[in-house]
Amino acid sequence: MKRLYIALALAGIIAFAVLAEAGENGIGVKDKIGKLLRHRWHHRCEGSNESKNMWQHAWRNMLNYTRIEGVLEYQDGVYVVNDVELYVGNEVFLNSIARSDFDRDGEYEYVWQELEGLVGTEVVVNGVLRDGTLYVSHINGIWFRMPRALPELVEMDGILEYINGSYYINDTQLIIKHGLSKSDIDGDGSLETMFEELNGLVGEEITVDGFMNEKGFVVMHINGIWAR
Ligand SMILES: [Ca+2]
Ligand SMILES: [Ca+2]
Repeated sequence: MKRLYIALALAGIIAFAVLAEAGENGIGVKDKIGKLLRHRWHHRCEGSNESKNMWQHAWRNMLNYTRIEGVLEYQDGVYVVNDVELYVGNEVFLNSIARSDFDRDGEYEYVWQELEGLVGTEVVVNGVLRDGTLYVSHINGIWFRMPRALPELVEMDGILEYINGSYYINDTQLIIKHGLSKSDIDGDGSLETMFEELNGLVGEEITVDGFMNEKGFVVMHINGIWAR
């Protein structure tokens, strides 16, 4: 297969994965779009053996695509391999528990500890190279994270209002997760849908953090509690 087609298919896979993930998390992309993309993906895969083979070929070759091999170094707060800076996620991600035991010490640790455990060792990293920075997707062939930058979280305080079916703080519309809340955010003793949790807080002063997108403020935490 021609290199160009592989590159295009890879770009498609990454874009699809990012959108599908955003759709699942309700971040910035409506579920409808996620469904539509999944439908198209399905349709495309069924389309012809040729296109199916192309996608499979591109996915299988992902680890050979943007690949940097060398000793992992940590310089002035940045991870580097062969003088290429790595983007390994924001503070929230680095302080979350790693999904794999990257440094092979038998423990699932915080992501930053897994990375620390690899400093000074030979690694193979893959990802997407943008403006001289490698947004890491794999380390030593193990899935690390979606290769992209997450927006920095900002905090907002104010009285929670409910107007025409939407929630607002300081006239800014809040974009909240659909479905059940993982935590009892309003403290009424029951786990409810996110809408019901928020109903229990209407009229109260609350603190949220998250980031702005074109539709409003995407809420990540409410009063310090994870809301995704
Ligand atoms: Ca480990
Ligand atoms: Ca509740």
